[in-house]
Amino acid sequence: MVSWFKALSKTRSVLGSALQGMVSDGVEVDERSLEELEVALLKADLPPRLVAELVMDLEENQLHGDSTPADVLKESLKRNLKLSDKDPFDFDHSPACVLMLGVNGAGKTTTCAKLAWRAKKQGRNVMLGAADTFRAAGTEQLRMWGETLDVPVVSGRQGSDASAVAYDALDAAHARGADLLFIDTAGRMHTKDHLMDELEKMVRALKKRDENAPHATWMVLDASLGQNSLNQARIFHQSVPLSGLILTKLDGSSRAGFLFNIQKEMPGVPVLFSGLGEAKEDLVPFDAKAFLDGLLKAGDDDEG
Ligand SMILES: Nc1nc2c(ncn2[C@@H]2O[C@H](COP(=O)(O)OP(=O)(O)OP(=O)(O)O)[C@@H](O)[C@H]2O)c(=O)[nH]1
Ligand SMILES: [Mg+2]
Repeated sequence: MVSWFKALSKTRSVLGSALQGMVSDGVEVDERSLEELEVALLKADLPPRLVAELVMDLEENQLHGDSTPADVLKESLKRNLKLSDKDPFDFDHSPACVLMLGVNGAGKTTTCAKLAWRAKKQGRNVMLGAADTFRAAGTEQLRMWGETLDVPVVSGRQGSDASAVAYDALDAAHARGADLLFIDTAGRMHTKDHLMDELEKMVRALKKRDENAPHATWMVLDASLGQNSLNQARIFHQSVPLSGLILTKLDGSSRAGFLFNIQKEMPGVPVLFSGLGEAKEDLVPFDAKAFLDGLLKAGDDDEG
């Protein structure tokens, strides 16, 4: 299993010596080191407004406070992390249906499988719906995961109606008494409008089986795409309101500060899980302390 510390090594190295110097105790906060820090934070994709606030907090503390720059920075960042202590898998409905959205290649299919594995490990009765009928390989990929994880997968033929597959999957989840159903969807269509129409149609189909479905819509965002991912999330949110976000590929990204950007720009939509690697156990609930340590702590990359 990949640790947060290891996964965040690329972002940590962007923050580099500017940050590492400032966060070690006893380092004087002067104008130059503040400037260096500002540049490093922006490179790591933290939102400019937050960066300005952080710099102000540090300046303020230098004049009046007695805590170290490390404490100030950590506290300021922590205040900007919105956390939910609710288990994302706890729903009032059973079966609860989670519609998984995201652009092509973001990690939807893999994330569906990882979520299924995690929920199953908690003792939940899980099913998967392969509603990416756009590509034959999409369905096949999820079916293979289903076999590996021993989780039933409802699928249709390539080119068949994705909404019909979604409906069938929810129907099967009811019939088999499943607790949770994750529905994988296509990320690519001929046009963006086509994709959104398809997703809205899928929601209508699910509601025919259960008026409360989908009980959650989680969007998978590739962390390495930074601001682009956020723009995509906004477009999806307009068509199918999102209830949670999953940030994949944090391990390959040097822009993990993007997480603050998401929380600032989409305050009502929590980041529920993060992908720290490709293996099934590498999708983990968001851990604020590990995240901040992974960004700010100086030290050996093999730690943790
Ligand atoms: N390193 C790393 N790789 C990941 C992570 N999540 C997904 N991947 C990889 O990203 C690639 C694409 O993942 P998929 O799950 O196929 O993406 P998708 O969104 O379903 O793609 P389409 O169905 O083509 O739209 C795969 O090689 C995954 O193993 C992660 O958190 N870390
Ligand atoms: Mg896929």
